[in-house]
Amino acid sequence: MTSRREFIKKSALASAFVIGGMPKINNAKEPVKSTSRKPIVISTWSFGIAANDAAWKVLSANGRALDAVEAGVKVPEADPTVSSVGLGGLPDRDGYVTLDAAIMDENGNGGSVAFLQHIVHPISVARMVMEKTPHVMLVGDGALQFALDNGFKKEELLTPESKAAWEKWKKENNYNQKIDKNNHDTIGMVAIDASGNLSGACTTSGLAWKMHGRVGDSPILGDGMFVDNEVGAACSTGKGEAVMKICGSAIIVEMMRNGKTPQEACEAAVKRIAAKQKDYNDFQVGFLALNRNGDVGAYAMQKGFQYALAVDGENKLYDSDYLNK
Ligand code: SD4
Repeated sequence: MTSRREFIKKSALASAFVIGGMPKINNAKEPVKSTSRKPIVISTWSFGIAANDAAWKVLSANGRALDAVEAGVKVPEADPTVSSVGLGGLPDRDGYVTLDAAIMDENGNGGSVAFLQHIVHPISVARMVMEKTPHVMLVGDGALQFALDNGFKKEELLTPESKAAWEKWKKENNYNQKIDKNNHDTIGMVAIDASGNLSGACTTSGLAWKMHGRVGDSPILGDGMFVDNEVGAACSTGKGEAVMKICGSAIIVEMMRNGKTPQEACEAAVKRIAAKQKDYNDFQVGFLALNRNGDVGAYAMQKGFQYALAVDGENKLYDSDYLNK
């Protein structure tokens, strides 16, 4: 039960947050290690600020973390200027925009879609797979058919800008797929609500110029995102192949279960990748984690990973610490 005092405090924080409009972006040097407050939402990259804003509206009204993360990641999915998620996402090397997304709730339920085309909000299709089918994952044409049967509209996701970028890439790269340090920018988001329940969402157009049919870490429960309400939640961004080889988000949650802080667990996951994958110098990977106590962690392979953290009505962008100094 929320006490009246807490309720007034929460409402005041909520209005300060919303009335203030777009929160000030304030790059902090150090990652925030402990907040010990609820609700909290944390998400990847600078577009996480706008996504957190939408999630916070749900959380600050005592909403469910699941509704918050879905509402949050739908913001970059619908934004044509975000070239790595949903509408306007960069296509594969054959010019097709193919989307991957996953969602998990506080009861350990999960849903996902992969290699899905023509749907602006794959995260909502993933949620529907979780809630309306006996399955966890639908892919390709089957996922599209399921979405259309459930009222989603078929749309062109390749914008004039992303088409032009693909044509330029084709000319300059001779159809050669190379994953470099700048090929990333999935949105991963994890949140804890005022009742102390956790949820997570992850959605992406995947690596730009990938092979047709390639699926990354984002839609695989335990790779791009994982939630265990008894322990915490984690999500990833960057080269999906590197994350999948260590089951990144699941091992972070397991490390937290065994006593590591979210920060220690994110660092251990990045170090494990570096220890096992000789080319770690050449790609980016970033992890975020949140435990039940409201402690958060962030760590990346390379410089440049940023994340947005909203807590106590403040939503700020932080520079993550990283391994490869
Ligand atoms: C993937 N993790 O598909 C994603 C890449 C990313 O934009 O961060 N993408 O491997």
